[in-house]
Amino acid sequence: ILARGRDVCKQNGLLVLSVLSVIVGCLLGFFLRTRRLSPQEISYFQFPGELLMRMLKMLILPLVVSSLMSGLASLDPKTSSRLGILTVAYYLWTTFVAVIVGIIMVTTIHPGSAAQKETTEPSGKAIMSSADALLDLIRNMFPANLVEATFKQYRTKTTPVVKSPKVAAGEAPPRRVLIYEVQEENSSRVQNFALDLTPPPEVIYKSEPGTSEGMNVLGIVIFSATMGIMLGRMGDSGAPLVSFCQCLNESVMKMVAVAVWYFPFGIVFLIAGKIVEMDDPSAVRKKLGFYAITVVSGLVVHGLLILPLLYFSITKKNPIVFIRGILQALLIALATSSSSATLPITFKCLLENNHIDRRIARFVLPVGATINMDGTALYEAVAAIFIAQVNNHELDFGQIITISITATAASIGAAGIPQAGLVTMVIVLTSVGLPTDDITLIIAIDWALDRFRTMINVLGDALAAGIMAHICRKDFVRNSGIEKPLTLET
Ligand code: DAS
Repeated sequence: ILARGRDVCKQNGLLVLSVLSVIVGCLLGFFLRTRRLSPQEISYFQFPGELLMRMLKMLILPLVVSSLMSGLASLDPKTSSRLGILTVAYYLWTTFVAVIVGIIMVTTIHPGSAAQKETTEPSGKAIMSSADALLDLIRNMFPANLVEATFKQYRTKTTPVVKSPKVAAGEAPPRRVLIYEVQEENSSRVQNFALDLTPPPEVIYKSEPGTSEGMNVLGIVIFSATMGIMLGRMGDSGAPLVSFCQCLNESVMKMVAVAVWYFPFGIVFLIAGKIVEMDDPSAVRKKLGFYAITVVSGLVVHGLLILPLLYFSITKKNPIVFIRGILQALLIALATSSSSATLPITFKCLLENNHIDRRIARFVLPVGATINMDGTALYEAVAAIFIAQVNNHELDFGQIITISITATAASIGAAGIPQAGLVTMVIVLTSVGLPTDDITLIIAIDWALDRFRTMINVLGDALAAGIMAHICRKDFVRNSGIEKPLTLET
């Protein structure tokens, strides 16, 4: 009873600690905003959170390579191809459904009315061309260097956008000059002075999108999955490498079990450190409040209604119990806004709490973290239509269909790194002729919405693993003996 009690407390204790760390992180962040910390102090304060991100990133490469190679190699070709086809078909279907949910939400709530532009002059610098975004997508599939591909280094840039005072067309900017006289004492001499009070140009600092430290596993997944299938076909001659990958996978999961005790501490500083440096919330509330409501309500409908219902209708199991089992992973997704960084925890939750067959998890999760991003797809569709509304641009049915297809494709290409969805959105906007530089309209709150869409991305991957485990359960009974580490004798 003591051992059971210790395990329950250990598991729930960690979960409670993580939930508390999110709350403490938010409170601490808003409190420190009032202290006006210097950039140097903010960077020191963000250090423990940076350590958390680095711990997770350190595990990505060995985890994804060992999972996919050992997972696919330990399945017979028939099972692995059936699992692969079902998984990818499920991912495409749920991603497309997420886009439709987003389109319904944004056309119903119509958040663009609150942010209508007075004039249609470009609002900022173009982020990147759609050709660049497409090329980047394809480039990520073929990493020149697997290790380097894991850590796509980005830097968040802050560009001062100087906006002079508003003037009507053709008028000179209002100059406000104060002329005053000073009479010398005991004399009638008067001196005139002029004080120029013309308002200084307004300087707004905007952080550029799609740029933050992260990892991109697309190329690694393609390499590892291909290697895993090849190894599966090599039989005994591939056994040593498969066995090595299985041992590597086990050891990485043991490292995760140790590292998770640092996570609540890191989450506090990761969240607080972001809140401390965010733009002034009141400055964005009036323009982007309805937009944020649209995105979050779409994510809630898809993530907490449609996906759980789909899970229940296929497995006839309680989705709430399943989601409770992966709560720790959802909190890490909220803190890190990176589904790739969350991968080690998603694995741990699925294997230990939801008891999913590890061979299913080893395939479904790494592939899902790369190509299955329901939250991102929904977000890109909402953002594109929001930008159309802001520009008073009526989209016809054909353009709506184009947005739903390109948002699905763009989310597949988005990496599991912070703010990746903002970058691939260029493809969606270009597909319907919307100004790509209007992405700068939504940057101010993207860092917050990114966390919620990342949670839905992780939730979608985890539920997919639960569904695939149910659908393929008979295949895995047939394959049940294969999981033991392969040796040349067997
Ligand atoms: N942050 C991305 C992820 O890790 C999602 C996004 O940018 O849209 O899933």
